[in-house]
Amino acid sequence: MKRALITGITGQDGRYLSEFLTGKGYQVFGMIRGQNNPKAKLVTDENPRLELVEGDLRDLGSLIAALEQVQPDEVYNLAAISFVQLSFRQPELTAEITGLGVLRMLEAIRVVGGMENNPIRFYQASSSEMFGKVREVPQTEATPFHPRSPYGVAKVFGHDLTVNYREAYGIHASSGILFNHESPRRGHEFVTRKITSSLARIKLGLQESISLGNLESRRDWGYAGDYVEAMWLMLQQDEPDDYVISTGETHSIREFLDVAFHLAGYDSWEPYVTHDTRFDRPSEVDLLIGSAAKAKEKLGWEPRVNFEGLVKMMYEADLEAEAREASREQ
Ligand code: NAP
Ligand code: F7E
Repeated sequence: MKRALITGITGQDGRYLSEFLTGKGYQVFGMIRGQNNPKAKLVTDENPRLELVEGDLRDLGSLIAALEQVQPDEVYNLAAISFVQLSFRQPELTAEITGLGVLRMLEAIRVVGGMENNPIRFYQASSSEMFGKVREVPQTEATPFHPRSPYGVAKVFGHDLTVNYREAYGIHASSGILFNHESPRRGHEFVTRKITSSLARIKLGLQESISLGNLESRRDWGYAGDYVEAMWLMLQQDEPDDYVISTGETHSIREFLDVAFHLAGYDSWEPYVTHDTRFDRPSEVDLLIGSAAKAKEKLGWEPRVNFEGLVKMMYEADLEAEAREASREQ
């Protein structure tokens, strides 16, 4: 039975990946931080075969201890400060966790696994935010980076370091450059989930409007459940490498609103959406659209859920959850 360690187990991707790997027959360990983390119950209720180990990306000793305890075949490093807007307010913490955290995990693997032909396979959660002010359209593995946020800068550091540890120490370290991926498990701070959960509440008469920032930026949005399979496929290859994972379609926030409000039976979203400058960013990523041609050719990976299917899945899940919550409160 293969053994996998996932950091960021309480996040959106950690939850999907743990279920995916358990389904493949892995023994899965999730790294959990903090004292009495309330999300521990959520993830073990969801996946009763998941085991938890303590650790924090800010603490090298805790990472070494986790690796020694788990003895993993594969490590998926998903933990991060992942909210771009927060990274502008807390840039040092973002660099510490999203950037230096990768260094600490790679060092832990180097120390625990030995220098040459390290048997532990490593996955780094890199991001399309690294492309930032995009140098070409669509973005590929060869597109130069121009990050536009402290988060993007920290991810470039983690990505470059992953490549360096692969080249310097022969570690089987791969980097997935994933474009935005969403789901009913997406955090409420991200724009897609903020829209679908607010819309569900508007539909149920529990809320009147949604305050948003920039509606013009465009994202290549896929489904998280599809994307975790690509992470696993990368670690099954003989050679480690970097792969863009995306749908190849781009949509603005306005288009997301169009599809979501139409699904909910509204002619227009405009009466329900207000602009709040608090959600604007000091520098923005205007356009993201990825080419996953390499992943298709080498990994045989393709997304299954399209944009409309994703919006529908998220809205319907939020409508059901909000209705359940409202009836419980009555
Ligand atoms: P997420 O929902 O925000 O989850 C982040 C995870 O990181 C949480 O489990 C959190 O644990 C953990 N974490 C934060 N600080 C930590 C620390 N100091 N030590 C250990 N764990 C810590 O993120 P996600 O959407 O699942 O994304 C997973 C990864 O992919 C992230 O690295 C993200 O930057 C990257 N990524 C995401 C996307 C996307 O569209 N979702 C696209 C490209 C790349 P707590 O519960 O304890 O806070
Ligand atoms: O913003 C605009 C905002 O926060 C998307 C992370 O998973 O994907 C994610 O980062 C766009 C931006 O995601 C609101 O200005 C407008 O242009 O949902 P988001 P993100 O910044 O693209 C990448 C690939 C990651 O790696 C990250 O970890 O939507 N926007 N109004 C808004 N965004 C938010 N959050 N809230 C608003 O009210």
